[in-house]
Amino acid sequence: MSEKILIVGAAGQIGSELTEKLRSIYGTYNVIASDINSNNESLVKSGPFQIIDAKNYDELKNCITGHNINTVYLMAAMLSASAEKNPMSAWELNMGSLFHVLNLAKDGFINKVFWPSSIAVFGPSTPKVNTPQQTIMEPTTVYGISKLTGERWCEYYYQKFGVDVRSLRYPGIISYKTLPGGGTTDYAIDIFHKAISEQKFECFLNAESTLPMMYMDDAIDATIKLMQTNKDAVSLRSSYNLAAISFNPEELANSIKKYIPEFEIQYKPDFRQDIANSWPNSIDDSFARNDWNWQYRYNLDSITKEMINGLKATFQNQQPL
Ligand code: VAH
Repeated sequence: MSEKILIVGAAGQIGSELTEKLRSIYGTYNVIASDINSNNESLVKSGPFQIIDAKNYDELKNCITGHNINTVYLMAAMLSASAEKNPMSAWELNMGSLFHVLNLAKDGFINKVFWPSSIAVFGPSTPKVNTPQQTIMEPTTVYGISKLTGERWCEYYYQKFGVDVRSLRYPGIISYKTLPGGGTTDYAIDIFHKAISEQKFECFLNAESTLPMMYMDDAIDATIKLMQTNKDAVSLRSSYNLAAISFNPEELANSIKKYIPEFEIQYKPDFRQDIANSWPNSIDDSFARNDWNWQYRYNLDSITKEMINGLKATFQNQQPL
């Protein structure tokens, strides 16, 4: 059956680049982008677009039946820092949208579902170095609690109803095409914008906050690779650990200084330091490597070059490095 895809939350950081990549593979008119509003003009103009509130079951169902959708990427969510400020709204969005999509799949309206989890499912009691796929998981953030709960429901709907739902525990994701949006790891995006525009940055985490990170292209490749994997090879229906590299703000600043020597960083930790402290330093993604041959491509230096060149071209009309 040919793929007819709906991306819910397509205007978000991952959703916008996932839309572009899926359209390059399956054809523009086989990928419907949707979000809560039409503010993202470039997305709306790039191909089929529909306003959908991910919390609204009827809007989701009408779009899925009206366009004969068979695959849904549910990318709508409120991220960690924003969720701490709006706990109930975050729970309603992150969980309500998941239940709608899982139930539509259970009732035969959708064949395959992708739902993003996060390293936020781990907490302070989780082993921090090379965090295993199965381990202690006591998240202390609203976002992490919602993602851990969601993983349990994904596995339940697979085991009880045969729903083909697949998921990845994304690390912090770095890209230049969308502005940072309420994530604790988003310092690693904002730092590049400020390095190019002001040559200085005030970081809301301390210098030693080592976190698992990944370039957007790696995250998109992993997502599509998992969704294209034969269902019998998908051994985990909660969510796969996914890793690339780990670094802290000081290491990232030193990488930027290789290309922008005058760049200066100051550290002014805020409430997001507690969130970062509760997450792992590094992740063991051997299940993803063994089940569907996962392998990242971008290291700290290549991410730094991609980000600086991308931002210069996109926002600064400046010559690349
Ligand atoms: C956040 N970028 O910071 C997200 C991510 C691992 C963190 O889930 O909330």
